[in-house]
Amino acid sequence: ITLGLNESESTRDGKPGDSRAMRPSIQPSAGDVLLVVDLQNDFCPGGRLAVPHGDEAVALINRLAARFEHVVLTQDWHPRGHLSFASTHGRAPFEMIEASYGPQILWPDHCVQDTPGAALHKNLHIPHAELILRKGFRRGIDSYSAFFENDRMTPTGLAGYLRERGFSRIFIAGLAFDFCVRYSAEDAKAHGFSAVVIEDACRAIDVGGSTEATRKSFAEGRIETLMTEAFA
Ligand code: VGL
Ligand code: ZN
Repeated sequence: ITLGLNESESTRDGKPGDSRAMRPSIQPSAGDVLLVVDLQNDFCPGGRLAVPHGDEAVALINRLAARFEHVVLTQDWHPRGHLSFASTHGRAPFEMIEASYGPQILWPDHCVQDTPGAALHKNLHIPHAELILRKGFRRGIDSYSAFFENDRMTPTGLAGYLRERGFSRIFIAGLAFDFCVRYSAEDAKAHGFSAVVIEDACRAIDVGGSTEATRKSFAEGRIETLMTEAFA
């Protein structure tokens, strides 16, 4: 098992989630990349699939990104009539359907390609970001993870990109904690990268216990979580 944080970087000696025990010790280095997930208008207050307080992550992430030499952004990018849209099925948002690849939550129409809702939040300021990875562009399949679409088989190409760039540790922040951040972190780990979720730089949608399920999955899957104050 490879732990993402080495000993000098271990940031707590209290119980998990106990941020009091943290001391700033992480200094991103050449093998580290910050993955900023879906900081788009539709996921912020006033947007079509607003994540409560989603916009509060922006300032934190701007500051965080300034510490990283390497930053990659993701952008949820759906065609009209996307399978994940409730309107496509004449159903109500947050109902479930059985897609060919398994259960799929139906969402309000959001992040439609080339609409203002799909644009990155205007206050997001990461001029040195090296890649914007779009996902969810296939009409018949949703994509929460930045690595695989929801069939858990169709790759986005991100793993190859990160590996070819020589990155080994992926710090993840953004929206939403319990969907795109969660599955991106799990898949990063599954691909053999170290995955570290920066929890206070995320916000959750929280439907049907999804936030609790995410925390449990991170604990079981040895995906580390920490707070921005851990950065030196
Ligand atoms: C997301 C639901 C639908 C996310 C994207 O970014 O977490 N959630 N599309
Ligand atoms: Zn989406």
